[in-house]
Amino acid sequence: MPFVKTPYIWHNGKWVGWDEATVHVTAHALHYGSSVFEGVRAYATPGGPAVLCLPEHMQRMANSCKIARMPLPYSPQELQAVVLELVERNGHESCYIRPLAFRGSEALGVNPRKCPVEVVILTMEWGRYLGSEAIENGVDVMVSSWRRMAPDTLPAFAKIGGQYVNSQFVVMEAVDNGFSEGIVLDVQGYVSEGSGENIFIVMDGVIYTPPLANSILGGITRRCVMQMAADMGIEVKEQLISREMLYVADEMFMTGTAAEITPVRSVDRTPVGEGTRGPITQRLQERFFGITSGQLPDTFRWMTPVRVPHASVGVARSFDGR
Ligand code: PPE
Repeated sequence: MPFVKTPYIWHNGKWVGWDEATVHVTAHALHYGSSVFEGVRAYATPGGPAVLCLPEHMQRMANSCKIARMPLPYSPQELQAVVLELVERNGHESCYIRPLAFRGSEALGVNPRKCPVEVVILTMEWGRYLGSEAIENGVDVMVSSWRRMAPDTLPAFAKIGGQYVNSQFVVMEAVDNGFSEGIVLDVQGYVSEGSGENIFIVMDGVIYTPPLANSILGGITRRCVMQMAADMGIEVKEQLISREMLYVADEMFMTGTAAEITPVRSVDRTPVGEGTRGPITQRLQERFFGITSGQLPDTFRWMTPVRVPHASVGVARSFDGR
């Protein structure tokens, strides 16, 4: 998405203007991918903007930092307060929110520990991730020739910046070949996820998705889908999925904060079911968009409203990264 400058970016405890939020070229993260990030969405509701699964996102950020051995100088609760104030200050009705922690400037060399941990949060308007038609009509995807990293190479469960080099290869290959997205197999050849989405298939009324240990990010939208399905009496099985199951699935969809719930209408030019959005996918979408738009009751307590007074973290912390 091209950027539209917002009035504020939160940078290490300070509210700075868009053009002031800069880093030096010696920042460790630029050279070695040493960053951790989150993607969060605020939705427009009749009561003003509300953030979807805010505590879950900030907790995952803390968990990713723990896995990356990157001391996070702010608590998840403090970062939640910053997110709410930032959405308010930037005057969004709805937006995408990008918290980012990274190793800054101190020394070159792979070992990151001398470099201070910096934290920024920015917001932007972001529409439909896979195109405006995608939510209704579905997308065409391919099975990538790239594999997801093996579990003993990089921790897919953590949202670490450098790992997205793998995702970049996947999405570039897909788009170069005329597809919207690539589905990546894990090192053993089982289905893992998309470059920036989790994957689900429906067969005979049962929903299947790969388990957490299958080199996937533990998606928060994935969890939302599982909660909704349980509530709707639809069985969800977390189990290994082979490539050929994709070709005979009745329905398929991908989930992510950016992608929301996007139907998949073909894989490797093979239509999924009728080649259109399936009925279970549609029911899940209706519930998801109903709750996030404030039109349906917030049964699962997903939404945090923005327009209430919040005490934010307005002071710079010492972010000694050791
Ligand atoms: N897998 C990957 C690899 C991934 O990046 C995401 C989110 C997901 C699954 C779904 O997770 P969740 O958002 O918690 O449901 N991808 C983020 C980044 C997208 C981007 O292009 O940047 C996102 O959707 O915010």
